[in-house]
Amino acid sequence: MAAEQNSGLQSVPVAEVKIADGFWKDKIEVVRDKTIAHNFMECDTHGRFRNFDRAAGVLGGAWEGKYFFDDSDPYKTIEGAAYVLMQKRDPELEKQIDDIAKRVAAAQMKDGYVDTWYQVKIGIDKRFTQEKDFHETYVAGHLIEAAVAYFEATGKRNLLDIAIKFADCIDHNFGPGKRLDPPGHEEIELALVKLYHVTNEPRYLKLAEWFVAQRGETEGRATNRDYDQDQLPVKEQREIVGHAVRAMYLYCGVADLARITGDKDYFTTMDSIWHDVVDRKMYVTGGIGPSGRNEGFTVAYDLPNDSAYAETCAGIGLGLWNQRLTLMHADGKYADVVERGMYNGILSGISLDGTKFFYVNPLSSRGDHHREAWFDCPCCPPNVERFIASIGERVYAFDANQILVNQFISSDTTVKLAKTAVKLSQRTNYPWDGDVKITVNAEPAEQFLIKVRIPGWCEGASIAVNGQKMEKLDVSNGYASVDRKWGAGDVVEVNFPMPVKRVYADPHVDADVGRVTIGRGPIIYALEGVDNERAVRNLVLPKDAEMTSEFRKDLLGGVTVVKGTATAVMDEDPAHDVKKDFVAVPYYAWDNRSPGQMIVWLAEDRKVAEIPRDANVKISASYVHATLEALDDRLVPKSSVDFNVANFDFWPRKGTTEWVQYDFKEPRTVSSSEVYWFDDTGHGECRVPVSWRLLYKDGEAWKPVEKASEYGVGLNQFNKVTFEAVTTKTVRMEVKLPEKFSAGIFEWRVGK
Ligand code: FUB
Ligand code: ZN
Repeated sequence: MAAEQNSGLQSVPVAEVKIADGFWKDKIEVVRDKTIAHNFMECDTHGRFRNFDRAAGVLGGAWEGKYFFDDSDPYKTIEGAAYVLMQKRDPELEKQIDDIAKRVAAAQMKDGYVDTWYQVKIGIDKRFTQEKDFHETYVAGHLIEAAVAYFEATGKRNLLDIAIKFADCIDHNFGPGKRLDPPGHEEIELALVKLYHVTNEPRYLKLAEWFVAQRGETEGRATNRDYDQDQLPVKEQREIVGHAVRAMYLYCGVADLARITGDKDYFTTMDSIWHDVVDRKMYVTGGIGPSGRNEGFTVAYDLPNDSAYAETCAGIGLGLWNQRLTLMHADGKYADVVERGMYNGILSGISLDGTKFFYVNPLSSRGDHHREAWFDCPCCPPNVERFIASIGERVYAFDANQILVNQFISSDTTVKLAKTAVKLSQRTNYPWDGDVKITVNAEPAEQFLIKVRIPGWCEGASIAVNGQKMEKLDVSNGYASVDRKWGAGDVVEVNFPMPVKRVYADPHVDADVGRVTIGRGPIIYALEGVDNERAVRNLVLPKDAEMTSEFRKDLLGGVTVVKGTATAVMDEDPAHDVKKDFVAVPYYAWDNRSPGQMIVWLAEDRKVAEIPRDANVKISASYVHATLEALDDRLVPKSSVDFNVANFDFWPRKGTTEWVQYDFKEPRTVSSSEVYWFDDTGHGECRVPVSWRLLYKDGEAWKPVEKASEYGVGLNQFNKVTFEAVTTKTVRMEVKLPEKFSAGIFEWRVGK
């Protein structure tokens, strides 16, 4: 192990930053009053605690739950609760956690092992044999994180002692000459570093280093996968691949190690991967991992909006990693990424009332995506809980002689520099306005640097010290430095102008070509149907449209909205376009009212606006997996496997005969039909059908159309069939699915 060469900067820990009235205090109070109780209740309902009793042998019955990492949910909920306790102790909450700790302790085996999936369900003889696919070290990692946080919040060792025993058990079983597999789901690495910091036990650091170094090494173990960042040794990795949460947790651990050891190779890896993620693979909301297929990364600039996966946990992981990179590099661009997630794609993961959650965070919706109280795989609810509850540690960083102001959050803290203790009292209405006032009390008075992050989105920031505006800001690496002798009652006033801005995507992102989004300060905006007479996907924001902002105390817990006038496309003919006033709300707050359409990337070019569906046609189907409306949304894909355009499909039905149907308000005469098939070979289970045909209703009787030309199943094109004209109110397409596959449709047209 290399000698310890900590880069010097460290965060002021959560426990030492008291959050004062403002945006984040409100959020933490919701977590404190609602989310924690909700998550514990769901853990209980789904048997998480009873599984510990079964492992302890005090309860019978089968293991309850769904996944092999279910034990991690109570641990993560406890971790979030611990951060809340750091703001204010709460005997009742502590009693609840102490009781859980007792049940976990009772379940723990003599050698420290505790994982109820193996103890109760799979068989303890199998433990540690399938680490690549099951998550014992992941579960252990979350236990350690919870235990460290609870110890730091309360001084209680109950969970910490359990965690230490489990860590020792892992240390005993993994390493040179023992089990060689690195974790299938990273997490233990960063957790062991936390345990090392709290115990000063170098074995934990060494084990974390070994786990990281083992990745990409093949000797003595099974194959390697991109999916869990095992394709290359970490020091040779240059691109982000695979499962997004796994990647982020791994790189958190790597950043922790790099800060301690100063290992240059890790710095090189981090730097290259950071650029790959942030420059090419990150949504404007700070979401990452566009694909549901691997819950992770695909290729550069593949950032579809409707189907964006952008798991809440992945956004959180990106935030946690960038928090560490901020400390490694003292560069504001990393704290910018933290901020992007904090106010957008992470915060969207939780409802305003704190009891419903998004697992995936798309950037547009037809109205069919909603938060849920819990999931079969409920990794996100306690993760967003712990992220919000620990927001305080993102505010300041410091070393011997400087303080970095990274986030703008009303709060009070004391930072101990080498020669003085500095009380900082920050007050702000951020993110709704850009005025930040920091009262500095240094005792004794001392010369040191205060560096204020100038967010990447901001132009024209200004700083005044004791009422005196600084002529020119001394900005480097994203921070404006104020170097002076600080004493009692000095006041730093910062202003970040927050005009409403048009934000554009990198032109390589196909999904956003011809589109624009709205930003104000750190907030990215979305248009929802509920504020805009239902339809927002057909709106075009003219290049010269003026936009204004207004704080609405009554709306969504108090938000600044953006208003303007757009052009609403009514049908193919631009002459029918109309003007429409719109209201945009912060993306994080969408889907807290009546369900409906939502869009972040508005059309700026009329060509990409969605032409509203023909209101006189009702669509139905024998079965719907993916969006029914896609059949008639007038969006033509680039190919039969274009994930940027919504499709309809019958998955997981296979081998059956299914149908889709158009019902017209008034009878229509039709003599042709076109269908564009969806086929996701290589990604999923939809193929072109074995056969298909058209039927129509003649009175109450179904009849096949006559003299039909070929019913085509060509890929990447419309397949047109013509037939003898019929006048009818109902047309049906009957589709015979392949024996082992399903089928899907991008677009179905019926006309003359
Ligand atoms: O596997 C544990 C967690 O469940 C992952 O981090 C999430 O992506 C979900 O798959
Ligand atoms: Zn998750």
